[in-house]
Amino acid sequence: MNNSGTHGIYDIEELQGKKVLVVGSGLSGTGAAQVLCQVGAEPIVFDANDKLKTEDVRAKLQQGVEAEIILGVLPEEIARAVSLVVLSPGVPTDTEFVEAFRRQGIPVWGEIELAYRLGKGRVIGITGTNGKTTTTSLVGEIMASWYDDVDVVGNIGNPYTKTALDSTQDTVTVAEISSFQLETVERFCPDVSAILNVTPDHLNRHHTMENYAAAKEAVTKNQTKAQTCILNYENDYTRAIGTRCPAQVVWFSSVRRLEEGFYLEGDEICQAQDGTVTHLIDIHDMNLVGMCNVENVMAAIAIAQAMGVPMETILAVVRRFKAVEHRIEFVASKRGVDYYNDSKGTNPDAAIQGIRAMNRPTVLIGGGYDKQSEYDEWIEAFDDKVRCLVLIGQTREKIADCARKHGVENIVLADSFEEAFQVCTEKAREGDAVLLSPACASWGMFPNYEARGNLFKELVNRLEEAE
Ligand code: UMA
Repeated sequence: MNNSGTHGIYDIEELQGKKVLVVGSGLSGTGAAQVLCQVGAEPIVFDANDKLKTEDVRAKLQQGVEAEIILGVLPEEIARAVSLVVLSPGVPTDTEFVEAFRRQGIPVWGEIELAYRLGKGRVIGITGTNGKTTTTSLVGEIMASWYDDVDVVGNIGNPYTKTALDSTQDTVTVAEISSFQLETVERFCPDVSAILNVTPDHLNRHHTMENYAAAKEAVTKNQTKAQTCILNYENDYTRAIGTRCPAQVVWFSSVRRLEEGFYLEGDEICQAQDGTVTHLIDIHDMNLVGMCNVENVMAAIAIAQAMGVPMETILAVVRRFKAVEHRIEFVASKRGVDYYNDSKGTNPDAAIQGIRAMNRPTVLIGGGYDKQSEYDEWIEAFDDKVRCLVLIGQTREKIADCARKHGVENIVLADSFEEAFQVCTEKAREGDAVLLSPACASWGMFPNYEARGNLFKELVNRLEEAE
């Protein structure tokens, strides 16, 4: 196989015949196993979940992918026989399991690092606590309207390893990268990176905000001044990153006029560049709503410009682009009540955007998996709009206590998602909104936020039949 021009550094030949431990058998693990097979390595897929069945994991691997599958506990002798470990993003990196490989000098990469090293062409890496999926989708559409060969990959749900080997020098890869994925990058170096914002999330995994912000910062750590990093001027963490960023920094701000960069003035997104100000677009000419989306659009414009796309092409896509699924997504109006699916509101900061976007009394479904978040700011953002707070999942008591502390009294604890939805239909009055914006991950009740949002939409759509 010819690997000339890959982001390289690690010859594909070096992987041939080598045993590589792939940890996790989800999207990332199956993608990694496939690409490793294609380059002649011998992947061993290990998943700590002993309730999985070997035949189910094998069925998830594409045809022709030969891999040993181990479930439950990894035998010592296998751990000692591998030359490389590829972790799925859901695997914590600070455990004895991972440390033991590092002590033995065995490289530990994430699936992103593996894909990057095997891939070719230009790469855009987008991270941030909130807005990554919208920005990545928008940038993907802008790129596709100007370049012929574009892959949109990463945390958005399409593993980077699926497309890496097919990429060429002309490929543009638009990658949404989570903090989990950034913990295990080594040489990953996007041509254009973006950190949209850093606000509290995933603290059960990263423990402190400093660790979390440091993980995000890794998206730019290998860049040089020949490359670009897009940063939010209005976030303390990203502003600090800008002072030490090795790339050329382009700022955006939704709050103030910048000397250089992209900013909102009145209803106009503007660009100040070399002493000239250009008015780019009126925010009412876009389909996206909310200040968070204005920031996402500014970041997307900055990324696309750094990638050499003409401004008129960029703005044409921005004008027609619609909100991504599960992000303050209007579902339907039933019996005078509007239903909104913001299942992607998986942390308090994202859910603040969700409730802020509502302009009338709202019955709100919150709660889910406990990421050790604090809910005070989210509840303060209710602004007397929440007619009833319906809580589910592991965090329901914690949120209920916090809500009572802030004077919210109409709280219902539900034992299942269906029960929560039923309560919403009973509590909502004509002219109200029902919003699923839980401020928590779905894990524990659902495999992912998409499944939670899809069930919500299904229940809304079923309402019609009951009429
Ligand atoms: N597992 C182990 N050991 C562990 C932990 C997990 O063996 O210590 C196993 C589990 O039993 C399971 C498998 O690993 O079988 C799952 O791996 P995973 O959790 O990494 O999930 P993937 O299916 O590989 O999906 C991952 C991302 N998931 C997470 O980061 C948790 C997906 O992001 C991403 O779309 C996908 O890779 C493709 O790149 C989802 C997500 O929730 C959307 N991301 C978080 C977020 O956006 O907030 C970060």
